[in-house]
Amino acid sequence: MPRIRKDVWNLPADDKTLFWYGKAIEQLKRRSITDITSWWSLAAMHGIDSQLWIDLGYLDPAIVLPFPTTTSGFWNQCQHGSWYFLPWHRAYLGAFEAVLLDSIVKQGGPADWALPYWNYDPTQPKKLQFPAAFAPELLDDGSKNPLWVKERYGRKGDGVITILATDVPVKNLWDAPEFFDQPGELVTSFGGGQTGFEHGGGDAGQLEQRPHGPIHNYVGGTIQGTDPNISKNNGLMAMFETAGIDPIFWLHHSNIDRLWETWLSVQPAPGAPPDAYQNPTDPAWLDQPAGAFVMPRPDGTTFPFTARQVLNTKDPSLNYVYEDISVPAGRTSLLAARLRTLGVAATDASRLSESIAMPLKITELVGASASSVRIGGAATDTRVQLDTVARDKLAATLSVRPMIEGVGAPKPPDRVFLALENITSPSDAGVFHVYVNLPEGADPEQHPENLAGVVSLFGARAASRTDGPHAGNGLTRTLEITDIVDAMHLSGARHPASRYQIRSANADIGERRGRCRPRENLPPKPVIP
Ligand SMILES: [Cu+2]
Repeated sequence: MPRIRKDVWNLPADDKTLFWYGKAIEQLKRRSITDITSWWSLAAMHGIDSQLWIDLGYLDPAIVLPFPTTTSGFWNQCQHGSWYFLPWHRAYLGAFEAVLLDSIVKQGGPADWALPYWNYDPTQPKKLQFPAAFAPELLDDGSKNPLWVKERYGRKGDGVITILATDVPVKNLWDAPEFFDQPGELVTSFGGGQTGFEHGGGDAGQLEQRPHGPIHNYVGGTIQGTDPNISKNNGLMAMFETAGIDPIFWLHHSNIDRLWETWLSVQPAPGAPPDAYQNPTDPAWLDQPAGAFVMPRPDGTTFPFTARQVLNTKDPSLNYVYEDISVPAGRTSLLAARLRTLGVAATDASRLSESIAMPLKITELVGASASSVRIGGAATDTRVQLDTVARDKLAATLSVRPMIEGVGAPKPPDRVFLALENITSPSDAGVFHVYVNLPEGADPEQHPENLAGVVSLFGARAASRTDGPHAGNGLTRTLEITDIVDAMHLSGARHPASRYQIRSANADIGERRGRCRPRENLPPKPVIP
């Protein structure tokens, strides 16, 4: 029987899952960083910056480290901005869980212990709350809470962790039937762009962009009133190099891994391509980079693995299932949403949307901003120059009558994406809210209908390094704005998506010196029918 990873918010009051998690953490923390089964080495596999760890008090400067801390190898392996994001993190969590389970069993705990998950489901306000057991510094008996770390500063930098439903959208995940995008394509897929080994790439899939990134940032945050570009001012969760030290990191990634299983369970529309909601079958994903990914075993030995070996969570090497992988309520296809806007009954809408074959993906650039955009602490406004031919073509798909031209099924509108390309920043600790076509002078908070989405800078530091594998190309973030553009079209606006605003979500904690600039050669992009 596979072990069951459970929802942390559903654990009964007398449940011991977190008690044993704490016991294992205490034991692993007592091991030296030179032991690959220690808490410290496990965290360093995701990322380590030795000076930062020394500054934060997590590393004794006298210790001679067994692995380099400035290059990728056994440490600094974490895969981001890549189609390896999901399989690498699954193997990482699996190895971590095995080491913990070994410790738990040796301490007399249950052999079916499994890592729980934090399901920040946007439709369930209670579950958006930070798991209560992780919050207090001390336990009832006055002893130190092993699930607590001090460096969690939250969205305003005052230690209060608040997650809003708009921070953790999941609907975009069910609207992304492709697992990956080809190199050079704009990333609109679930799992990321096709890349090689990527510690800090820019091609994050939808799941990694949201909800993954914002959770890192809104838990970690930056100490109120301090400069986020100085790393030690940021919370552990807000940086690659420290995230794995925080016990909540593992429950966050357990949920990310669970959402992968959920995505695989989505029923594709009839006529969808055969690979819709399926893992890649490309050997470049399944079998590469052979030997480059290495994980520890509880006995201190290591093993290499590839994505192919972690596809089935019930496989004895992983041996777990999730308590619940159902698709959250409120999933609406774009077509159904559009038909509803036009006043078509929901039942008709769902019946009609089921009859739609998914068309082939063709991308086309509708417009681009003329120069780079500097993002600071306050709101930044910018305009997108639209190509008139492409704009009119798009407008024509928006104006298609739902009730069929003559014969058959209604046609969904072309999908429109806003791409923020080459976002560079010296800090990972930043979140921006992007609005499209806000009325002049309007308060964005009053216009959630114009919110294109949340952009997290988690990973921006590694992706901005000019000595990195991508010469500092930075992150690319893709927000679907079909609904906004469609609504504008219905209301008669002439120039859809001609203006967008980027607004720092926490302007009160110092300037984020991020920039976002267009690529040198803009590939043909943004619209996907
Ligand atoms: Cu992460």
